[in-house]
Amino acid sequence: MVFEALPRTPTAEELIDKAFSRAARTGRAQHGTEAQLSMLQTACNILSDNLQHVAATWPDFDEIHPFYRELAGTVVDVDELRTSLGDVSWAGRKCGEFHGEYRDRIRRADPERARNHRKQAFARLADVVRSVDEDLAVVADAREKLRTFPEIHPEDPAIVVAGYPNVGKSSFVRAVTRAKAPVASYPFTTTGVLVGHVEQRHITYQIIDTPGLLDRPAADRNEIEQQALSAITHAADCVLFLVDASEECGYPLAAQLSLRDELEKTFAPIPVLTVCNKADRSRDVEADHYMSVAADENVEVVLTAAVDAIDYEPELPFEGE
Ligand SMILES: Nc1nc2c(ncn2[C@@H]2O[C@H](COP(=O)(O)OP(=O)(O)OP(=O)(O)O)[C@@H](O)[C@H]2O)c(=O)[nH]1
Ligand SMILES: [Mg+2]
Repeated sequence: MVFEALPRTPTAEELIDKAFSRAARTGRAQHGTEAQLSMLQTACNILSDNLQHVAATWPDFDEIHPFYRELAGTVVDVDELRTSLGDVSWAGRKCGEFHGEYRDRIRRADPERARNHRKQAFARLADVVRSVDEDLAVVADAREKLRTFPEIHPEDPAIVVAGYPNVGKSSFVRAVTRAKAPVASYPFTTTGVLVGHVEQRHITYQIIDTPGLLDRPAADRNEIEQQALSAITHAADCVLFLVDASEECGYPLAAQLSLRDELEKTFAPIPVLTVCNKADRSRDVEADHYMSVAADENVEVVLTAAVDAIDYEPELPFEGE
């Protein structure tokens, strides 16, 4: 997961404390101008390294998988985050530049003057770092929100299970993944996303159940949900659309099929298979497959059909990667 390993983002005061206390320690080990020079160098290096590290640990949003980019957009303002990262990186470079500027002044000065120059440098360093305190807060906040995304690996094959509420989506995911699939909470759903894994022909497939997201027409989705769906489309390789012809789920079959048609367009060219679930109750619909999760009928067949529709070939890693 690209956002998982992001290190904790420090605040401006934490950085200043760290830099100046280390500088004081190195300064105590020396005398006169030399002491001022090492204090300057220590403080500038620490601030410049730490600030630039904050920016450098983030992935480039233009280069990450669109799944992650769109997903990030559901919880943070990506443009604002980018601006903040740019500002933090600028502050890091600026702190590095102070070193060259003040080093020459300190070298040419007597010890008393050298001390004043060093103090002035510290004041300016602190100003620069404090000027990006808001940006550091934006970055820290984004990190907190993004690092908890549940495990969906967009590069690995994924089967998305869709359909109106109560048609048996979660029952299907639980049945094929056997173990209790872990429920992870995405910020855009209140109910949580189920991601199960099944192995077929030595390849692990992700099975994704997205409650509250793919169970009603687009017109009922808000902007965030729309974007979340867009993210899911980037991860999906096959959609299993479950219908309940018995209408015991509480939704007319016609509404279910029109959602199916809509999702076919949304996910194109990804295959959408129509699966009539609750076949123990009714088979009165034209579908690719008929199954009953409750009666354990055709469940594996449907899974295999999804896998066949994907025709996934694992990418061989590039040399040197
Ligand atoms: N008769 C019958 N009932 C089923 C079958 N599959 C699931 N159900 C029942 O249908 C109900 C809804 O199943 P869920 O798996 O929770 O449906 P869901 O699509 O995940 O529902 P939401 O999460 O609310 O969108 C449950 O009471 C299941 O026991 C089936 O094949 N036959
Ligand atoms: Mg469910």
